[in-house]
Amino acid sequence: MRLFTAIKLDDDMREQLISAQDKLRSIGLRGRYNKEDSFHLTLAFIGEYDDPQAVTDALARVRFEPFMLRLSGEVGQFDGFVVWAGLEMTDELRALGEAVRQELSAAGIPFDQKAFNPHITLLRLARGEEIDAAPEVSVGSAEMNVEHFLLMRTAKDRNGFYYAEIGRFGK
Ligand code: 2AM
Repeated sequence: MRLFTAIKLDDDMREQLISAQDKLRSIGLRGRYNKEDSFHLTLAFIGEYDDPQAVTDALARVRFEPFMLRLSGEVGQFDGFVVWAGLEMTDELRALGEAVRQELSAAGIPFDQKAFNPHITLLRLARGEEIDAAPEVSVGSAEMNVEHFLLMRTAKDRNGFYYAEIGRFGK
């Protein structure tokens, strides 16, 4: 099964992200816009892995303290087609990203080794669409208290892909 670890966002933060998506739509950008109930911040992407219990055991060893998460206001893009909203990289967020990755490594669980670059995907651009390197669109401010992080599974039903929570760590 396809696994990743993530932080789910609260309503305030989701609202800011929805209005950023509305602005991107209003400047005419076409693409696959993420649904509001699937907004999340990925901490580590594991991908196909068939032993969720081993992952749960590893994540349970992460020492977690609640912390504040803030949108940075920045909108950027990866690879020319993923358009994202940034988060402020605080010591606490960096430490959580590192702790998750360290426990996965210690348990021999493979994950995407790309550097942790905290972002929330807003949309994936349609083919042929382009956005300026520094788009005029920004995201309003919002902050939330993070009380846990999640192990998620990407699943599919007749309506397409969705994300299912399979483990919760923290408070
Ligand atoms: P994203 O965080 O940039 O949106 C489930 O696929 C989640 O894991 C998505 O949020 C996805 O991208 C993230 N992810 C990180 N690295 C990935 C990779 N190498 N392949 C697929 N998804 C990845």
